[in-house]
Amino acid sequence: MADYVVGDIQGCYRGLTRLLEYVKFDPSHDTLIAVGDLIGRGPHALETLQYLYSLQDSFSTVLGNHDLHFLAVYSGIRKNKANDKYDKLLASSDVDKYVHWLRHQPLALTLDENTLVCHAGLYPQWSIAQAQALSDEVSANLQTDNWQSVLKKMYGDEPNRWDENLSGSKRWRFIINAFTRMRYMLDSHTLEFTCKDSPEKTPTRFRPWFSVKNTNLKPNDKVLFGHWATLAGNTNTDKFIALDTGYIWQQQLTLWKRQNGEKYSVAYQD
Ligand SMILES: [Mn+2]
Repeated sequence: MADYVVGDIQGCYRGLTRLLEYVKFDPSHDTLIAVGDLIGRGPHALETLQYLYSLQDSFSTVLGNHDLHFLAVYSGIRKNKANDKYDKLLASSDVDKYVHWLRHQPLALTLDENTLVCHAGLYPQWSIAQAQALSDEVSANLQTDNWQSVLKKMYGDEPNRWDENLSGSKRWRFIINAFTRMRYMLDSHTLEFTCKDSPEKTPTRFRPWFSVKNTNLKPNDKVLFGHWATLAGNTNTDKFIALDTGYIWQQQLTLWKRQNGEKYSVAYQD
């Protein structure tokens, strides 16, 4: 019995298969949890969703920016671009099934009261419980018949600071941006979206979200996240566990085993 949390798969089905074989993942005993960006830019979006869907209760995930973007492309809210590699998935007779499934996945997943999984990270003013409640607010809307209204309003960088009094589409947009696009903060609470580089190559006025003191976190709290390939898995703390190691950029695909806190990776293969 093991629980594995895997980094950004992005349609790299073969890499996923090799990594799961490497750790001897067995869906009849083990569970797989993904940090989102299941698809997007990688070659096998359809095969990836077919496999993950087939795992049924042995699999859970949060949504990443590419997953939400796929839902927007499917909905005609954004154009389908060749480098997203969604064509075969969009043409599949099962696409409606996968869309329905994806929009019922959360932005944040609490594995236990001290462990949160989300795509980009935990906004430094939120506790794990508050983050889960805010994720649930967006999910409630994504699960209604009016779900596409969320996607229509999600694009944009503003507001870039959390305010509990935000409402409607501004509130959803901030919650979605914090959970799926965040990397740097301009100060302790302002999201900055232009910079994607590693902290070593970035002016120090840009602070990684995980370097901003979060007074709402408890000593044993942990956050598992992906999205930020240039970190190459390094946050210098075991409180914030970075799992996007850039497989889509021909680096590595990584997962974390909950029972021992170890990471396992496979290198890119064409
Ligand atoms: Mn991402």
